[in-house]
Amino acid sequence: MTENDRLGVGMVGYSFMGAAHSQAWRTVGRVFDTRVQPVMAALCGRRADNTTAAAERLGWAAVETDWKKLIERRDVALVDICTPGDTHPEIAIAALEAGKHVLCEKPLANSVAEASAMTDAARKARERGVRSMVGFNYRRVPALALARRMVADGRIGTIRHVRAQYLQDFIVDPESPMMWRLDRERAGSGALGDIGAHIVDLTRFVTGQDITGVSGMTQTFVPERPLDDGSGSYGEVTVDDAAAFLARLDGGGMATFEATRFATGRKNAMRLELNGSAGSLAFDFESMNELQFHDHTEDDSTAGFRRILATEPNHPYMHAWWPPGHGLGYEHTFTHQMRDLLEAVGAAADPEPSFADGLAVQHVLAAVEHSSSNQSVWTEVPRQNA
Ligand code: SOE
Repeated sequence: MTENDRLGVGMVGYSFMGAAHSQAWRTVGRVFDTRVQPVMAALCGRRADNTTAAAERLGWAAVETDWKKLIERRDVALVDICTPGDTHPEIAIAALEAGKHVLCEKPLANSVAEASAMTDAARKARERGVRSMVGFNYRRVPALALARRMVADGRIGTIRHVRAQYLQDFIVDPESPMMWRLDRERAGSGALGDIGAHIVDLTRFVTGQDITGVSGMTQTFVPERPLDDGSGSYGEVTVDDAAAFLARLDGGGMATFEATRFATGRKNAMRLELNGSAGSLAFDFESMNELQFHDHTEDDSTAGFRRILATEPNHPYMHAWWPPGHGLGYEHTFTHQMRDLLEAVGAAADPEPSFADGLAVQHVLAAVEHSSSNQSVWTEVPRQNA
């Protein structure tokens, strides 16, 4: 292996997403035979003691406490951004301008203006061979990558309906404390941007279609929550707890979306159902190794939904893992994400989803918010030249 086959990675942030990304960086080169192998060069966080402990636990060779220093490091060729949304634009744009490849967690930014600036920076950097990608990890669930392939192969015909839901219940308790995800300044929006962004991206990914307009509503059920500083005081929740919207697809189909953190009993129920002229596909992340398929061209005396176990070597990503029938979990989606990114960098190709894809999602989120604050008025989603 030469120096050219190694890619030094510097990561900013080390909580939930940082841990998931670290696991993937540790694993990807041992499972997939990627042309380029990652080196976990340095981890960046604000506090030296916490960051050092995290680096040891997660497998990073060095520590920085200033992301500008991380970007300057000669052993860092790719910057992986796992921090809250309010920090994405500054870090990503600086890294791209410094000639570093960038992987940025979703949603790409907290506003369309920020996501546009990041996309412009990515476009300019691309001319210098610098790659960028936004981290919509669920594209790498084998069953969903298979769904996309089946749609592209015409297995369900013309898409009439998309029914997309992302249901969680982790803040149902009104005494569950404030956190950055409930603060508009830091997170941009609530369930809408955090989990709604995933189902918007997946709809675009699986159908290959864009969303052209929406009508939506958002709701905050618990407007104040205890601060976690032990003061006994409460802080204002400035984001939505739930969002729902109708949408039109550019292929003529209609879609419904629901994103909520208040669906009691639903833990990470990210569901997608597509109904086409020739059949249907259905997925639920709580059974992530399965894809339901109904072939409507079959004799109706025996037709019906059947379960495909997306665990076989000819399913996306599966050849590298276990013998047939042995399933995967949440963490593997990140390993697959890193694999696709490394392959793209190695082949001097553009990884997907691009920042332009992240911007397209941001336009939809902004349109839903606009609609919601104007009595659910129908709101067109601006088209972009990707
Ligand atoms: C929120 O609870 C969250 O952690 C999201 O931020 C992730 O993107 C999603 O995959 C799981 O849920």
